[in-house]
Amino acid sequence: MTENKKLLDWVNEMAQLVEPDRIVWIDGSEEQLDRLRREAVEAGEMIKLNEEKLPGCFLHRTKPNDVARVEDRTFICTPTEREAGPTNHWCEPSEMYDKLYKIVRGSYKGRTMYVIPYSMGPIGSPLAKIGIELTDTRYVVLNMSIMARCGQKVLDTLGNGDDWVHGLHASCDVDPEYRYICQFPQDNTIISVNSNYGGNVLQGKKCFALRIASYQGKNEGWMAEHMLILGIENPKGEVKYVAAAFPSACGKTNLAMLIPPEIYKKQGYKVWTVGDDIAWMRVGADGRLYAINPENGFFGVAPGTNSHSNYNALKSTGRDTIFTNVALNLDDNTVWWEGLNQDLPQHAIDWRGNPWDPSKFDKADKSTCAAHPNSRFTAPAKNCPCLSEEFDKGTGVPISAIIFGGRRAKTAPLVYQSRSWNHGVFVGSIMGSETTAAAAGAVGVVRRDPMAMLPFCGYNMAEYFGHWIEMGKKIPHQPKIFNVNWFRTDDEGNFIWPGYGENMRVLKWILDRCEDKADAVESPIGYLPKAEDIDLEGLDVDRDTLKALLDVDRDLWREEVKGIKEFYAKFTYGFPQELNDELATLENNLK
Ligand code: OXD
Ligand code: MN
Repeated sequence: MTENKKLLDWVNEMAQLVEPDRIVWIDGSEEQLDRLRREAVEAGEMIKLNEEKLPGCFLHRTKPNDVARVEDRTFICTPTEREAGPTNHWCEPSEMYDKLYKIVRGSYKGRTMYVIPYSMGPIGSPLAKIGIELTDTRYVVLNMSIMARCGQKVLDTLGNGDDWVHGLHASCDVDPEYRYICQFPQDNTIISVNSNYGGNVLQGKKCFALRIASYQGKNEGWMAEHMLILGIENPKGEVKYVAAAFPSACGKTNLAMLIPPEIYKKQGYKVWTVGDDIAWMRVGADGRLYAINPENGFFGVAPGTNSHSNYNALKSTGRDTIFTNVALNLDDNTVWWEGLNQDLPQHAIDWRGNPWDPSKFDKADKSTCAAHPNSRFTAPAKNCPCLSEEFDKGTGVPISAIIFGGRRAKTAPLVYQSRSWNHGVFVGSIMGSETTAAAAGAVGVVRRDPMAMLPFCGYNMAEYFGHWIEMGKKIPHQPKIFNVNWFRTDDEGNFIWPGYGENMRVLKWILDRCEDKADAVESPIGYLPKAEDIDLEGLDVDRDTLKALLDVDRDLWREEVKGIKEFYAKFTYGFPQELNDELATLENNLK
């Protein structure tokens, strides 16, 4: 399939290490994928679902000890600890290679090595990059074939080039004691062992498109961000694009696939999804920032997804989708998860593979759930009813606004705009979410997650902030930077803002600001909308409530400043002075 000597040598070298019985190159053809699906079903690795209701769909269950990303086993392996920075786990590369090679040596015996050539981004796009992942599981092949563009065309594009990310995945015994997810940014290499869970082993996603790519972006002058990308079409047919970063559990996939409220739909507004998780952004010839979604599918959380919360995501899972760790409804051989609907299946198998008794289901007790709380769907992007026409074009979309957000009960207003690029970088750097009663530990503690990149930055995060500052200087027509918070609560803890499709009203103000069509008022933290500038027509929220949502409580912000200082104190080497200056300005504004 290729004559690329470096690639062939590397595959051979890896094969000598892991000793597979055979090597199969993934050509991307339907015949080959179909054969693998059949084999996976025969081997009990996947269950074929109801062909009429869910054509081309399968269910897979991981080992119960292997259901999520493992941040404490994720390493950035750079020659010095300083390069990985204070927020990453670090190991010196040769030490980690030794450890990993001991674990994987001979581990493919009796198994097949699949060689997956994949492109992150439309094949051949100047914004795309190539990876080769070696794996010993069909599940990884079949998921990667949804999440990335895979096969012969990728090898043709690579030709004899040597710019690809080297990836080795070995399931070994799926032993959590020896589970490692390792990035070697200087070597363009990823090795994940003893896991078969998506975020750890679908290497194109977090390992490459964020950790390795963020490092490449820093060196090459572009940005790899944990951001959704969406387009908003106005009644004149003009589409403006925004990119948005949120920590997990803040409704990122929902925002990416938002359905505008009726009154906007009637006027002719539409929302188009470009991406739900990752954005690669470069400065275009016209001086604007252009973004592509490097992925080709959605790896979304199933529980809570339904026709109200995210109609488009649910539709995306209607065919050719792999479900992982959801429940199997035996009555019609379909899938079910908590929050899909109110019809608890009467005959079902839970995510562990055991019969599930709906009468014992207790919403408050996760252990009684039929689907794992982090169960997933891997769905082709092309299934999404609101997929942007631009999705497959390699040119990317021009970004008008960058939006940061988090889950804050009181501190952050519904929306505010930064005063400048550098102030926007500051706003991103102090992002965070408060812990909720759903998680163990104290409630209301802020977990900082700058730019939602804390677990995904492939190098020293202080330098990453510096890279953001530097990028600002290179973008003649910078996007404006905003912060949103859909999660303000009243004194009883109820959410005040209705969220979901109504968030469109906030996006509208954001775009109006980008075009100088909306007013704003200055506040200590940035520009706030005037209460009359957020459209409330057809919504059960009055102006006073909106004013409360936009309120900036100085005492709370003084507390916030203390928290930011504590967080910033982690960083020493390479921390940009610009952010300390912004912090000083904030402190001063609050006096
Ligand atoms: C994801 C994540 O799965 O951010 O996208 O954890
Ligand atoms: Mn994500």
